[in-house]
Amino acid sequence: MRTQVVIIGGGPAGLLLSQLLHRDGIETIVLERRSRDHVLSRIRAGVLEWGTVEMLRAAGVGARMDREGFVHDGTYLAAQNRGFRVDFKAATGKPVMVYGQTEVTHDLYAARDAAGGTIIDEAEGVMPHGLDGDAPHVTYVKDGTEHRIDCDFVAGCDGYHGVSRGCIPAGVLRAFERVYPFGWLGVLSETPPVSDELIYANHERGFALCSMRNARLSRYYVQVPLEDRVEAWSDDAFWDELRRRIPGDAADRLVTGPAVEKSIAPLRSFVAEPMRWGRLFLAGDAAHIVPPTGAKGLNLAVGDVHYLHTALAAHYRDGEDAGIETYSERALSRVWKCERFSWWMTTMLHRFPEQSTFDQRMQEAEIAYLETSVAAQTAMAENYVGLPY
Ligand code: RFL
Ligand code: PHB
Repeated sequence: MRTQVVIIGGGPAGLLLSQLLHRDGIETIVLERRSRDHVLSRIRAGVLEWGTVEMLRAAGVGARMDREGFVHDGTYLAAQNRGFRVDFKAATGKPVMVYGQTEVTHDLYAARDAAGGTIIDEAEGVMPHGLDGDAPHVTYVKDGTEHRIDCDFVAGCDGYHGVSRGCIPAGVLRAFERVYPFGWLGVLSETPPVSDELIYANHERGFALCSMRNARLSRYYVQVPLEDRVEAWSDDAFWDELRRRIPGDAADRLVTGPAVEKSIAPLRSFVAEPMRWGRLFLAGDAAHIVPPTGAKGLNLAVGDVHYLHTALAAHYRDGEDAGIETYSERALSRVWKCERFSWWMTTMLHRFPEQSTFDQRMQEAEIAYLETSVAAQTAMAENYVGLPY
């Protein structure tokens, strides 16, 4: 088999890249390790930057998002059960879109299928070869048979645990990492959301977040110690803990119900440099991880795909390789700014095990400054709705 670009990973980064390249007339094959049902059942991100919204529209997959998604002009922040609002629209002229990653992935699969795109799922042992030469190829096993795809480029969109990043030689690859000493216990419940906009809450018992998927589906999180087991958290214990951490009026309004999904996710900041090695490009979680506090993970993946698809389009259309040569530098410049924002939101809102009384006062001052300063709110809003590409 031969194609122009082999894309490893059928998550949002890989599928969107495949869809955009298809619209540029460039052929791709997507190799995905898991089954489609598995990929489509993962509950993950919920908030789209406005640049992500525009990219999805440009890719021809924005119609259902525009019908069913919720445009939010701002968000609530809270400290010690008292909330205030940051108005993104007033500060930046832009809102965000609340539309689940599960739905984005669903729409992308539908678009790739409708266009006759090749997505090979349950591809085992995927391995790129010859990435530092002119003629790379990728091997994989499907139903017990080994296959080979020759190509011009390989896009590593295979997430944090994928195979692509490890293909960059150890002497070239540099990794930067911070692991946080807590996780998020998340619950999805078929209940109306407690608030018209998200609530990010700092509390002495730990962080809490009230989010949503639609008018009947809510998503809530509470900060928990890393050692906690999800089985030890009953639904009642979760709701009690959430109620304690959010503003009183929200706690009074909260409608509870059985959890339809419950899981604990650790928090990590991670960046791998460079994001290109020879004919391999890394995009999305394969190259970087952010803690979920700033809602940046999916959006960063979309940003990388923007740089990568414009670089590949210029290569095939005009024989122009500046975009390929500068891909890593351009993508990383935006990645680091989003890493900073996610780290800042995380540090401001969580309770750290070693937090001193001084650290505590710093956190309180940071939040008080944000509550009262238009400049501080504008800086937060500019990052939350998404920095320009
Ligand atoms: P994905 O989604 O992990 O997809 C990678 C795909 O590659 C496949 N794969 C392989 N395929 C072939 N061969 C191999 N060897 C392979 N190894 C892996 C995997 O099966 C998978 O299908 O990465 P991608 O596309 O880069 O997308 C990144 C986003 O999924 C991620 O950043 C976000 O979900 C992060 N995130 C959030 N991002 C936001 O923008 N806003 C949010 O509100 C938000 N909330 C969250 C989040 C992530 C969370 N968790 C669980 C980590 C909330 C949570 C709780
Ligand atoms: C979510 O709805 O899952 C969500 C929203 C905002 C975040 C993280 C997760 O910052």
